[in-house]
Amino acid sequence: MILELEMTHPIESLRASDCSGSRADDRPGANDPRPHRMLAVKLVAAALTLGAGPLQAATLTVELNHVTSDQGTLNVAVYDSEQSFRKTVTRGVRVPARKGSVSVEIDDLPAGDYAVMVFHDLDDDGELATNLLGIPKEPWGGSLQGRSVFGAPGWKDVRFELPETGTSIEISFSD
Ligand SMILES: [Ca+2]
Repeated sequence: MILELEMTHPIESLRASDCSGSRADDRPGANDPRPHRMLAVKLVAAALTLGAGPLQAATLTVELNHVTSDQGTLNVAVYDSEQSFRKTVTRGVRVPARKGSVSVEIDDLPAGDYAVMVFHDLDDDGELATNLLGIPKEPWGGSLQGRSVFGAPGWKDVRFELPETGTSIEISFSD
């Protein structure tokens, strides 16, 4: 938007008409208006950056419970919308498995709605192993927050809110 205004501003026509009159020199920056415009654009850009700052600060802590072995890797996938859920990961984290509980911190997320799906990648191939029916053969879980579902959870089953102050959620792996 800003750049478009810059491009469409009739700088050349202003200069052409002002050249014939004496008033042109009295206008601030009339001889070379460009530096002022550049400064304005930079100030707006700085304001946008400052405004976006607090939204980037939220930390999501995921407590992974019921990790059944030290073998393999825990795969944590964060999604930020129903449209991207289980299709495009917003933030992916992989941490070494450790029997019991593992805490994972994910920083710099804008406040908003999220869902988290996890699986224990026992064979370290980067994928959730499934059988011929598509049923997971490796332990998995989601940010159900006490909700219970049959089969694969949908966005509404695992959605939760991340406030700007951050939040902590617990996920237990399936057996
Ligand atoms: Ca696997």
